[in-house]
Amino acid sequence: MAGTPPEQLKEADPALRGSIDQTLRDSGADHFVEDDTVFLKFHGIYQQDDRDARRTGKQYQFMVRTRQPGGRVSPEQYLAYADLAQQYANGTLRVTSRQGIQFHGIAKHGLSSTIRGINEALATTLAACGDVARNVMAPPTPPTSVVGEDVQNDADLLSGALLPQASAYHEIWVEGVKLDLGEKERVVDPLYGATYLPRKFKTAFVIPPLNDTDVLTNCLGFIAVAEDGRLSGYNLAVGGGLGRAHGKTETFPRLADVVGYFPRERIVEIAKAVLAIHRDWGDRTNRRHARLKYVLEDRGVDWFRAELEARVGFALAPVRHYELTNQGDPFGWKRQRNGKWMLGLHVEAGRIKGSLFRALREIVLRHRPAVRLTASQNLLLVDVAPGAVRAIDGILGGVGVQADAQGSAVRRASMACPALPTCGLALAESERWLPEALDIVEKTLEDVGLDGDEIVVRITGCPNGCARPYMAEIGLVGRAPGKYQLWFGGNHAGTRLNRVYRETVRTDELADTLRPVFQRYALERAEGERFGDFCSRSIWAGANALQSAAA
Ligand code: SRM
Ligand code: SF4
Repeated sequence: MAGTPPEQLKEADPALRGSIDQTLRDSGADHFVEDDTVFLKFHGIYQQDDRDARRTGKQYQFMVRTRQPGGRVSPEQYLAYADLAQQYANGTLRVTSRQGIQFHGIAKHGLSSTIRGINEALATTLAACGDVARNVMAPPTPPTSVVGEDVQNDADLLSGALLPQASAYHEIWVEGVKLDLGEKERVVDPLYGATYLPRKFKTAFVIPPLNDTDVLTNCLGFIAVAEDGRLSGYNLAVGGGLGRAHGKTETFPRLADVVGYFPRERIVEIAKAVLAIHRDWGDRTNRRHARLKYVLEDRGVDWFRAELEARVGFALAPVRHYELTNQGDPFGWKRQRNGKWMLGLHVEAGRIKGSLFRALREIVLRHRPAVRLTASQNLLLVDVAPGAVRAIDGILGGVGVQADAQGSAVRRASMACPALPTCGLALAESERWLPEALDIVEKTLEDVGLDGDEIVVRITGCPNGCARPYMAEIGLVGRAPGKYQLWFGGNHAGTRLNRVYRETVRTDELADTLRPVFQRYALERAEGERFGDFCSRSIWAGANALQSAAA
C-alpha cells in the first residue's frame, strides 16, 4: 500500500469505521486512537483538547460540525442545536465561514447523544469534514426571484448527490440503521471509490452581482446565469482554494478559473465529473499538494476543460458575461418578496453565546422564523410574520441588540476563525483577539479622519485561511503568539487576492504599522475608492515598480 497514512487508512477501511464503536463503548477512554481521528473527520467530528488547559495534561474534547446546504436551518433544527449545545457542548453555537454550525467542547461521553440529536433534527454531520465534498454553500437570503429559488434547489440537489454513503456513520451514530457485517464490509462508495478524495472538496453557488459566498475560493463554483428572469445555467469555476503554510512557497492561495458555461440540467453530471477529476488526478502522495487547485495550477485550464468534456461527453460553451461587484450580508430588517420580513444579525466571529444565545433561542421558540447562516459568519432570521417584528425587536433590545444599529461598518464586515483554545493548528489567537484588533483598526482610522469607513478585516490563527483572510482588504494571519502576517489589497467583489505587506507585525505594533498607510489612503484615494482597491492601485503598483526597477 502506498500513499500518506490517511490514504492507507481509507483504503484499508472504506466504510470509515475504525475502532470508533469500541472506544465509544469503553467508558474509561476519554479519547480515540490517532487512526480513528482520521475516520471521525468524515463523520463531522474533530478530536481536540482545550489548549488553555494543557499545563495540567491534555483535556480531550470534541468539535462537531453540521452540514447545512445554503446555510438553511429550520426552526426545529435551531432549537435542537441550542438544546444540544447547552446539554453536551460549551453552551455556544458557532456559525462557520461555510454556513455550517459547530459545537465545541463536547466530552466523549456526550458525543453519541449530540450526533443522534442532530440526526433526529433531520440534519447530519456526515461529510461536514474529511476528504469528501463539504457543505455546499449558496446565497443565504430568501429567494427574491425565481432564480434564487432555483439556485437553492440546485444546492440541495448537489449536496445530496455528492454525499458519501459511508455506512459506518449510520451504524455508529444513528440508532436503528444497521447493516449485517457481511454486507457492510463490501460497501465501497460508487462515486468516491475506496479511498475517497485526496483531500477536502468545496462547492459554492453565487448569484451575481453579489458574491456573498466568496465563490472563487472554492474547488467548484457555480455562477448563476439568468435569461429572461429564469436560471438558464451556470458559468463553471474550478480550482479555487486558500490554504497555505508559512515559509512553504509551493503552497498558496489560488482563485478559481472560470472555464465555461453549461445548461442547468447538466449540473449533477458536471459536479460529479469535477469531483472525479480531483479523485483521480489529485496528489495522493502529499497532502499539502492534494487540493484540486494544484491540479489546475500544474496541468492548466485547457487540460482540465478537455478532461471534463471527455468525462461528461459534451463541450462547455464559452463563459457567459457576468460581473461580481460586492460581498457581504444584509443587516437589519428587510421586507421579503412574499410580504414577510427578514432580519440580518451580525454575530461577532460567528459565536452565538451568552445573552445573544438566550435571546435567539427565545425568538425561535416563540416566533418560529427559519434561520439562515451566512458565509460571513452571520445569521438571518427569515419568513418572519409582520406581526412578530416588534416582539422580536423587544427580545433583542432586552440584550442590547438594535436591529438598525448593529456595531460599526468595520465590525459588521469582519471575520475571524476559532483558533485558540480549540483549534490544534492555531499559532496565534484569532476569534478572541478580534474585538481588540478591530478596536485598533477603528481607532487608527479615527486618528486619520476616516472613522465610519468600511474596511473588510479578516483574521486567522494560522495560514490555513479558514476565515478567508487572503480575500480581505486587511488580512491578519497568525505566525506565533501575538504575531501576525499582515496582508493588504483584497477587493469587495471577492475577485482579487491580497498580498503580504509585512511578514510579521506584533499586536502592539499594529496601530503604528497601519497609521501611515491609512494616512496615505485618506490623502490620495480617489472618490469612493475602497481601501483594498487603493492598496492594489497605489501601494502594490509602487511595489511592482520598485521590483522591476531592481530587476
Ligand atoms: Fe478550516 C482545518 C475551522 C473554513 C482551510 N479548519 C480546520 C480545523 C478543522 C483544524 C484542524 O484541522 O484541526 C479548524 C477547526 C477549528 C475549531 O476549533 O473549530 C477549522 N474552517 C474552520 C471554520 C470553523 C472556520 C470559521 O471561522 O468558521 C470553517 C468551517 C467551515 C465549514 O462549515 O465547513 C473553516 N477552512 C475553512 C476555509 C474557508 C472556506 O472554505 O470558505 C478554508 C480556506 C479555503 C480552502 O479550503 O482552501 C479552510 N481549514 C483549512 C485548512 C487548509 C486546507 C488546505 O488546503 O491547506 C485546514 C487544515 C487542513 O485541512 O489540514 C483547515
Ligand atoms: Fe485553526 Fe488555522 Fe483554521 Fe484558524 S485558520 S481555525 S487557526 S486551522
